[in-house]
Amino acid sequence: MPGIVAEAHRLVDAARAALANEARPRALLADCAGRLDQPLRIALAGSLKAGKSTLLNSLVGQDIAPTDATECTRVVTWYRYGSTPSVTAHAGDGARANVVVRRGGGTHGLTFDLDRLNWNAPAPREVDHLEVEWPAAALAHTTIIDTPGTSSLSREVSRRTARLLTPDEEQAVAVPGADAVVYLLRRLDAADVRFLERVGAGTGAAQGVSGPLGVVGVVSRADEIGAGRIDALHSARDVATRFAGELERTGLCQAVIPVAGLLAFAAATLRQQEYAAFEALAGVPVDELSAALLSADRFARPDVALPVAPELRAQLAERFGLFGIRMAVTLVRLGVRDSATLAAELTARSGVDELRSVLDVQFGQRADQLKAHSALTALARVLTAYPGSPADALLPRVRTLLADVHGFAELRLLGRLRTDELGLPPADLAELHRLIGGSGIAPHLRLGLPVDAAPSVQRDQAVAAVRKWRSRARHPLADQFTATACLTAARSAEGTLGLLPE
Ligand SMILES: Nc1nc2c(ncn2[C@@H]2O[C@H](COP(=O)(O)OP(=O)(O)OP(=O)(O)O)[C@@H](O)[C@H]2O)c(=O)[nH]1
Ligand SMILES: [Mg+2]
Repeated sequence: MPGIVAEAHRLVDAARAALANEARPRALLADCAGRLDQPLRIALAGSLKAGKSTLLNSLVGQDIAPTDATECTRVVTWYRYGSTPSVTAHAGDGARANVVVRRGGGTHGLTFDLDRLNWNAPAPREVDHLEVEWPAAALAHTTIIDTPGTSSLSREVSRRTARLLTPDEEQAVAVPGADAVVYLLRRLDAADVRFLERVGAGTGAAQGVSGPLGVVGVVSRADEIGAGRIDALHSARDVATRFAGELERTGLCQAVIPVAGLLAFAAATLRQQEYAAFEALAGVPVDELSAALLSADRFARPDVALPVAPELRAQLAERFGLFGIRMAVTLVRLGVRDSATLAAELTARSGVDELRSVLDVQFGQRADQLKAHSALTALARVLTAYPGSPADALLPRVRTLLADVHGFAELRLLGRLRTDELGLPPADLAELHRLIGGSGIAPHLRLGLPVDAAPSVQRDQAVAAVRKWRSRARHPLADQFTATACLTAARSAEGTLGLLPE
């Protein structure tokens, strides 16, 4: 077991032993210990209808998360790996009920029937959250939590999401349910900023021990920006860049990426029949097709003459969106000749590949640190809330780890780099970002070298980086924040050096 996870485990176990006679802390700490052994938990959050469930389906590659207006989209739902599919409703008091899963008609995915639940308890309960176990490879190392929209019309629904990510408001002691957050926005509004500020309250310099350490932003339903023009992903990228600028000033996200989740999912599940339809549509004169694609209703109308049956057209519109159809037809016109190539091209243009790689760099490669940070944060809360036992003696060590673990420092700095003015030229800023793991934590990535660079070259580069960043940190004109950032970079370089063979 890696160092920081093992140390967090030891501390949690010691606290459990010391607080074994108190029910509430015992339960919280047992949960804490369990989480260290389980996959990383990533929550998808964002405003109502931002496309969270659709994005979850495209990340998993199967339509397991219900979309649109069914009751089950108003409940926090956990998606975990399981060898056989099952859906369970959990009540706040631990009671459970099996949930019947229905497959929707046509292109619709699953629906969870919450009307008839058989509780393993004498009386019906209110559902606190759902747990879906599903045999999907994407869930093997990551548990994904789908949340109801935060600025939803119902305050109660918003609260369910807030409780998961920023529990302090409602409960004296609680543990944030997620280790990292993907926040979806279609535009930036005050409610998003408020929510992100609350999530991020614990990640800043104050280490106010609150939310998870990793937050990545997604400009969602990116194809709808620019009114479905063929260059929508470019205009979406411009919007995302603007968002990124605004978000960076607030310091709320580590990265912002535009993603067309609907297109990503349709591409991942592209059917031969759909490919054939795009081929047929590519033969239609450009003006005629553009006129038919003015709206989804118009495109599916039987009296609009097109070489594809109206039902199939309706399916294309629902699965790909108008932008996706235009994009697919354009790609066929440009020479794509088979469905596998089309699927790959559409996937690349949806932005989901880029999101996957950012999630891997920011969350996947740092899963141990993120999990250990959640556990230590929770442990600090429990120890503070239940003083007066021998476990008190553990608190200083927990606080020291939260403040000093170098991986935590890197993550905090990654989150703040763009927010705060560092007194460094752009090239140095880029190098610092790379050194602290902004492009990935493998030594060659940190050092900016090719993957096959000789160990001696890597060592020389690492030694030079240690020298350079130590001396930057000591520069008499460096302000406090810049000096600390340079020292963090020097430590990252030292850590990298330690990983390289002699
Ligand atoms: N054009 C387009 N539509 C999308 C995209 N993602 C989602 N949608 C549509 O937006 C609607 C809402 O999508 P959901 O995935 O249910 O959104 P959500 O954020 O989970 O919604 P709630 O859970 O109800 O807050 C559905 O009709 C989707 O088909 C996208 O990338 N492009
Ligand atoms: Mg949803």
